[in-house]
Amino acid sequence: MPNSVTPTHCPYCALQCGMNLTPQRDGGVTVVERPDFPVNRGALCGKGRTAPAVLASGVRLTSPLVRSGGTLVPATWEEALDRIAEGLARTRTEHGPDACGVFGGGGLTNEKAYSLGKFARVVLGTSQIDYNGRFCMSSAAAAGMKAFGLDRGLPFPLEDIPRTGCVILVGSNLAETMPPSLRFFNELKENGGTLVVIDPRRTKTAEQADLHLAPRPGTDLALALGLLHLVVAEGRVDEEYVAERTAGWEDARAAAMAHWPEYVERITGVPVPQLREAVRLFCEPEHAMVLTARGPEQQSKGTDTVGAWINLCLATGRAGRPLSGYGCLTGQGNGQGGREHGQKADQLPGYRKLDDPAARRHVAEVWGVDPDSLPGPGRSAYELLDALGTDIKSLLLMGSNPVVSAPRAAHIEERIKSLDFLAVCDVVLSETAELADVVLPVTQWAEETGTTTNLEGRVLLRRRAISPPEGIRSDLEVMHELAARLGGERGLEKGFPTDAEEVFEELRRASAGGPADYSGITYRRLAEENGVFWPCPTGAGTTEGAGNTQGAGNTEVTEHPGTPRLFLDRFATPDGRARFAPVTHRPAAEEPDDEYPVLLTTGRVVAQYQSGAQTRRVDELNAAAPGPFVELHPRLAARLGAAEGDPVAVVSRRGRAVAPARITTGIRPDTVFMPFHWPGEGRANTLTNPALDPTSRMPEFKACAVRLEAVKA
Ligand SMILES: Nc1nc2c(c(=O)[nH]1)N[C@H]1C(S)=C(S)[C@@H](COP(=O)(O)OP(=O)(O)OC[C@H]3O[C@@H](n4cnc5c(=O)[nH]c(N)nc54)[C@H](O)[C@@H]3O)O[C@H]1N2
Ligand SMILES: Nc1nc2c(c(=O)[nH]1)N[C@H]1C(S)=C(S)[C@@H](COP(=O)(O)OP(=O)(O)OC[C@H]3O[C@@H](n4cnc5c(=O)[nH]c(N)nc54)[C@H](O)[C@@H]3O)O[C@H]1N2
Ligand code: SF4
Ligand SMILES: [Mo]
Repeated sequence: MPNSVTPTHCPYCALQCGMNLTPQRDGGVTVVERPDFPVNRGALCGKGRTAPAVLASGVRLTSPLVRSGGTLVPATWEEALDRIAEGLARTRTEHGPDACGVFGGGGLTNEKAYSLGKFARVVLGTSQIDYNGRFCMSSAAAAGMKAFGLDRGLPFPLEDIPRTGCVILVGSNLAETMPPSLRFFNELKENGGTLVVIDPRRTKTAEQADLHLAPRPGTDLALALGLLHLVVAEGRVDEEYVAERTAGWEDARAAAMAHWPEYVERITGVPVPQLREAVRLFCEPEHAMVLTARGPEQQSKGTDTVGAWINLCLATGRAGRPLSGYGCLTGQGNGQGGREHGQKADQLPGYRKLDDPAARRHVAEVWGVDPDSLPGPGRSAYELLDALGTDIKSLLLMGSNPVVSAPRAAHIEERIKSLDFLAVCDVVLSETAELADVVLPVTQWAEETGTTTNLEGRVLLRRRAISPPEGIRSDLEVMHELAARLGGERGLEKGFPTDAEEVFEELRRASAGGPADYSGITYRRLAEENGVFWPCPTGAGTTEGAGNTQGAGNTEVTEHPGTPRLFLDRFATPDGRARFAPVTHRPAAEEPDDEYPVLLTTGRVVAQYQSGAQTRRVDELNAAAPGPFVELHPRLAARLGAAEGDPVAVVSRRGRAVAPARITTGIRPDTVFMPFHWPGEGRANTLTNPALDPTSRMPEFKACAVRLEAVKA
């Protein structure tokens, strides 16, 4: 098919930029512009532009590997699949089904995530499945559920941003983490709107802001309460809206009133005049939005923190109205869809709850199993990883690299090494795959079809543009083959089709009637439209399953248009009212003291993605971001006697990491920052604190206490 062009989407972040692929003579593809897709209108960041580099045989896995005499050696697919089935079956026989763990990823397509959740519960019969999305936006998801009765990252399309009056961006560095999205914020400013950025660092994003507040890491909850206090004190509450559309205001109000501005200044380090200015910018225009990302969410109080920001929106009448609202910027390619269809410990497809008897009955019927055979909720991601080698003896890992990305990573690495059996499906030999007993090489984005759901709740079709190299199979094929081997006489593989559209058809039925209803979405529609926003029930809106409408004679079935904007009439709570969260400030799980006097926060740089497993294999990206660093203020550097580029040791109660100093006045003098993309000596997660949020079970990646030491060259 020379010169043919395949429209598809980037393999990396939650923006899911549209791109066109053109196949090359050598079997590869090049990325070309796709201006018709409204989210990025052709623009791509360097990661998306260079994504084809990871398709090359020099950097990717090309054969299954099995451990033999301590090293990983090439093996046939039959041998590798048999070994995995044996490993999991032995664990199940010797220790019971819950000794088999499954760990997934928010980068997996909806079809893979759905199948993985089903595989765990139906084939392995284990409750022990969770995924890396728990490390990502779970606190915002929990807060959104509590407040609105539904969790969808953004309740409106990005194209609404330029037409609102003010956006408060809390702990998002989207100029580096979603560069093409910056356009919407520039247009906002061109239209006379304002941007407030809240980040302990003066990031590329903060440089664009009309107002930048730089709080101490881990204090966003107090900051939001302080702003709400001022909203009340200055008479800016939208009383009519609060009375009509919300519940719980009195308690939330009382909690905010205990956080007077000078007290909040003391906790956060943000001067009172800046608090007042933020309130003015947010309240004066007719419309305004608050968007959060990992800064306020990756805290051991992330759920309460996001709840406090939602309170601010509710008190000022800025949720469930056009051009106003609260949203969370999800992170991974399928960060949204990956959290809806059952790879989460407590969840069934369609964002149903595993402990809800009606949900169990519905999904069990779609799966053709007895509802009582479905296990209950399991452990959250960190707790699951922490149980490896003790309660959990074998692990199947698909789409994550926890040796680099999990908190307290040296401990988690030890836990992984203590497993009886580890199987990893990946496209490259990640640091975690290096520890496996069996590694399976799987197909990548450009080589397979599937759907993802971007940060707006827009379901998209990724299309296969080229054939995978010989010897590579898809994650769906892997699950099919393992189901065949582990199911014995039961013929379980029939429930694990290898064709993505077939899986999607089942997902439609399983999600029908659930909160994240995909039943009205088809591959045909996705191919014709620029995505469809969920919820999108079938025309009839029944829970019967969309497949049944086929062959319905002349009956005309109207298509549901999808739901770009949520909550305009009512919230998804039983009484239709949004709930205030009665939250109060509390400190980070680990505050600085004499021994560990500095705060460490962590995050990202534009040219590397996550654990770096993929992007560290791309020359152009490595040239731009070759390795880890410690960002610190000149005052801190002087005290340490460190010059630009000198190695600095960062020591926490978990361990010690060493990386070159990067000195800048753009960070608070009491805080250091490290990106987490690298393994080895400069691994940021050697230091991080796995203190968990009590509701979301999110670890505190964004704040822990450290001390700095000069390193003799
Ligand atoms: N280049 C690149 N892009 C990515 C990714 C990547 O790895 N690389 N990953 C994708 C994924 S999965 C995600 S989740 C998103 C994440 O996207 P972002 O949330 O934008 O990324 P982070 O860098 O983790 O954190 C954002 C900012 O939070 C600030 N911060 C740190 N501590 C605090 C705090 O206590 N309060 C506040 N308010 N801010 C704080 C940091 O200084 C940082 O600038 O990016 C996606 N896009
Ligand atoms: N200190 C610190 N740590 C953090 C964060 C932070 O801000 N600070 N952020 C956290 C966040 S938000 C996230 S999302 C996590 C992410 O961290 P990880 O979960 O480690 O994410 P990735 O590095 O994207 O790992 C994905 C792995 O799956 C592989 N892969 C990609 N596509 C597929 C596929 O289709 N199938 C299969 N089988 N494999 C595939 C990739 O090659 C890679 O090895 O890190 C968390 N860790
Ligand atoms: S912004 Fe995200 S989706 Fe867009 S090209 Fe970059 S990594 Fe890909
Ligand atoms: Mo993430």
